[in-house]
This record gives sequence, C-alpha cells and structure tokens, in this order.
Amino acid sequence: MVRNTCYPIDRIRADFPILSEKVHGKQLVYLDNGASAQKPSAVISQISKTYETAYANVHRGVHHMSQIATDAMEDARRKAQKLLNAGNEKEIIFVRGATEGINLVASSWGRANLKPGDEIILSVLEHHSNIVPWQIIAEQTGAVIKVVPIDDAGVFLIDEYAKLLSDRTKMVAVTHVSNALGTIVPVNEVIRLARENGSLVLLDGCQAVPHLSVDVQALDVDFYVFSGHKLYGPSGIGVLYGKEALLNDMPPYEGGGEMINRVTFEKTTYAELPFKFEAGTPHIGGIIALGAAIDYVNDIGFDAISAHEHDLLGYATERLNEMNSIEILGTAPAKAAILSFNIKDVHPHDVGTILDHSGIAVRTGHHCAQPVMDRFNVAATVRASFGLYNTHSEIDALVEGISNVQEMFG
Ligand code: C6P
Repeated sequence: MVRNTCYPIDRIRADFPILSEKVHGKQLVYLDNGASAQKPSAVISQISKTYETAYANVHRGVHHMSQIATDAMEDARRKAQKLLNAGNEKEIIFVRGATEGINLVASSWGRANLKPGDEIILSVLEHHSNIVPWQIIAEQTGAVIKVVPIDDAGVFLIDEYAKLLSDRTKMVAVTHVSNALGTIVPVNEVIRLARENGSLVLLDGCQAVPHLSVDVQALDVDFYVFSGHKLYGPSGIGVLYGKEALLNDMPPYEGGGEMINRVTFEKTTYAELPFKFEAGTPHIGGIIALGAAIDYVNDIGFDAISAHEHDLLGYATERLNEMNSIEILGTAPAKAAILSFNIKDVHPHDVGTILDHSGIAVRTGHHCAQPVMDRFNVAATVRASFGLYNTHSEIDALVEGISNVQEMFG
C-alpha cells in the first residue's frame, strides 16, 4: 500500500495538545474519534479568546461587546453554510447536536405533515438518534416506520429500499455514514429514488462531515444534520441544514426569547429564519469555536483528510485480517474511518479495558446502534475509529494490544 508522504501528520499532531498526554504511563493512542474527536489548539484558544475579549449575549445589545459577539456568531454560521455548500445562511440552524437536529425535524415537520398510514423509511444502520425521534412522532401521528435491510457486509440494500418506497412514503431518514460499521450509504441514489416518489429526505451526517466533503445542493437533500464535537469542535453545538422553503413552512420547535417577532397574550408572531428555530440564548462560545474547527479542517482540506483516513482504514483492515480469531463487522466496499471487530471468545468490554491499560482508547458496546448489533447477532463490538491525526504506528500499537489480549485469554 502506497503511503501519502505529503500529508503533514507531524504538524497536525502538534496542533492537538491532548495527543501528548500519557494514560496509565503509556502514550495516549486515541482511536475513539467516532464518539468524539479531540480539539486543536485553534479551537481551544478560540474558546478562551471569546470569553476573554468578545463575549456578551447576541442579537440583543446595542453595546460593542454584544455586537462583536453577534458578528462572530454569524460569521460561524457563514462558515457552516460554506462547509455544507448551503445556498443561504438562513438554512443553517444551530442546535445542540445531531440528536437535537433530528428531533427538531421529526417533531416540527412531523407534527405538521404526518397523518395515519404515512410512511417513514429508516435503515438498519441508524444511530438511535435517527430512530427514536421518528418512533415518537409515528406514535403521535399514526405514521408507520419501514426499515431498509443491510447485507452481511453491512451494505445498505438499495433494491430493498426501492421496494419500500411508495406514494405513502413522506420521509426517508438515513445515515450518510454508519457510526457502527463505517458503511457509506449511496445517498445520491437514495435521494434520487425518494424524489421519484415525492418523499423528503433527511441525512444524518454526524459520522460523515468529519471525513468527507458534503454538498447539500449537489445532493439536493432536504435536511442534513451534524454535531460539532465529532468535527474537532466543542460538544453541545451542531448544525441542522434545511431547505429554506421547508423550514419556513414548519412550526417552531421550541418557544422562548430570540425566536419571536412580537409577543402579546393574544397572539405571538415568530422571527424569520434561522432564528425561528433558535429559542433562548445560544451556545455562543461553542458556535464561534465551531467556526474555528471548520477553518481548521478546511485548511487541511477534505481531499487530504479522506485520503489519509482511507489509507489508515486500509492498513488497519489488512493488519487485523492477518490475525487469528478476529471478526471484522462491516466490510462494505465503500467505508469511512471505522473498524468494528470482535475477538473470538473475549468480551468487547474486556478488550477495551485491556487496551486502555496500554493507553489505547477505543469504544466498546453497541455504539447506540442496537439494530446493527442485532443484525449481526452480537451484543457489542470493539470499535476503532480514525481521525485526521491518527498514524500507522498507532494502528501497530492497536494490533500489539490485540495480540496481548489474545495471549491473556489463551
Ligand atoms: N455517535 C458514537 O460513538 P450527538 O450525540 O447528538 O452528538 O450525535 C448523535 C449521533 C447521531 N448520528 C450518528 C451517526 C452518530 O454517530 C451520533 C453519535 C457517537 O458513535 C456517540 S453515541
């Protein structure tokens, strides 16, 4: 396998202070980026800088501090707009994360549009955040959920999906990249087929945005969500993209300050987009720092990030395939940054605990994707998830850690 020697890995790693930490006396090997990514100095210092020099509540004050905080927040909105290539900054709604973004659409759009017998299509690959909000709204409206199956490799079965579509389908809500298996879903085809049936499409981009370049206009997707904390930004902040006309037609999700035009006890009118969906004081410092995270990944470039992570995933897959008694779950030809596996006769939690003693952080469990676990008849897996700062020698450390586990368990 040819390595990309131009990728500035040493400089990138130096940007992440936490990567020089030791865990149990060993060098940290952080392979849990799917759960949350670490933060570069540019993001960490932006958080301090906001609170030290440019903080006040936004969209409220005529005073200087309020104005510069408002400008910085709106600048971050434009960065998120460019990241997704949204046509218009009103289509970028700041939410707490992907979970809140999906709940917002399921609740607001769902309450206004779903009727008994209408159908919502999900897939087996979904994170619980893209299942439960739809179950809640289906229960409230009488809508019905249909589920696209996957094959033994974890591939989204597009032909089965096509069979589920009908004029009853009102919403297709699927992940762009599976957080449990890494499968990249053929979203262009998903959207094209949904359009033929007149359905809307929401993509859960939580596991895609840190790894691939996304263009919501080229995709012609109706709603797209992601979380800042997986994109090297702070937790507690994320983005919901929605087409302007759809968002305009949707009722507010939460009521409160900021989302109103005029309030009287007789009648309240609502603010324009995007503020109609941003009730209350937002996560000002987090939004501005998310802007810094977007600048950071753009400086490296998604072509370079994707190529580097693809290289890491290929190398890790090759190394694990050479080992005995390892089962990799999720072997789809199109995959991103995730390697889920089990070691024969060893519980994933034991694997995770032993790896941790060598300083290696992986996630073990169901990854908030229990239907995926059920599909493979397992309760849990070990998941190594890669980010832009990981290296081949960290994969070597993982392989050595797995060998130690195998030796301990005979
Ligand atoms: N997955 C993981 O370890 P929040 O918690 O709102 O930031 O993101 C939820 C979410 C939604 N969709 C996908 C595809 C996700 O991967 C996640 C978060 C983490 O895989 C934490 S459970």
